[in-house]
Amino acid sequence: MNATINSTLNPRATSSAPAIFSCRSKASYAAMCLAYVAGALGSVQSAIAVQAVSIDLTGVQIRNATNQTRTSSPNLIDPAFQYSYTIRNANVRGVGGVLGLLYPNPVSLESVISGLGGGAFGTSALINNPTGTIPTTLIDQTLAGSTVQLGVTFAFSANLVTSINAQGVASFVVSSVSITSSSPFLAPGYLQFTSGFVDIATSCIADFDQDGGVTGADVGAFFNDFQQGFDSADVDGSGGIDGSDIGFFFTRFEQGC
Ligand SMILES: [Ca+2]
Ligand SMILES: [Ca+2]
Repeated sequence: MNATINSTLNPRATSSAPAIFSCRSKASYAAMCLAYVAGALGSVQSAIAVQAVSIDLTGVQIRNATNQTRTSSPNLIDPAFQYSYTIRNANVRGVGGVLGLLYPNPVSLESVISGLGGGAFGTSALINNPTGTIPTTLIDQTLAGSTVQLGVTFAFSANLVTSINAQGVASFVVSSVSITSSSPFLAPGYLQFTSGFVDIATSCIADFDQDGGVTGADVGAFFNDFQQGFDSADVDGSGGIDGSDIGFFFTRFEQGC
């Protein structure tokens, strides 16, 4: 997934497509829909095992031409069809140059990104992993922005990638960092995390309403988003919302996650 920091990372927050499915209006889906709803109500599960790892961001720099990597090692996370992703308690400070003047004390990453003209920065997302296997890339986003501070035009961009390797080690990589200042007398400086974690946890596509259990209510929640054309209904990760997503959802539902 590629995204600028201007876009939200929460797929359930976006919607614009017209309704394209209804249990009532599409006969070809109706029988399957009703059969699964009936089955769903008779096979309620109440507990979902969640596995989680954290990546400590303390000390990571966002600095010109400086790639940085942190991992969850030695902690591992299993393959899953869905993961939750959260950047928690992420604070940075500026070191040297313009950034050191602007942010001498720790402030939240979101406020720094916003202050540098990067717009709103999403810190959590549910990410579908349609193959259910690892390695997989969870987040691949480019932060970019520019602003005029202290009379100096200041531009930055950086690529942030969060992924899980074949062994189950989660990693956070900062690369392709460019921070420039229009002033020959005032260096841009860099940012350094003073605290923060990337939290990654296995999540359950079938628990569509995220209440911790797989029940018939999840079927209704899925079809609601499907009818609304929400991105969250693209559970097979095809980029579109169609009958394949229904099949994929119910396969996961039958499997319990
Ligand atoms: Ca549920
Ligand atoms: Ca799809």
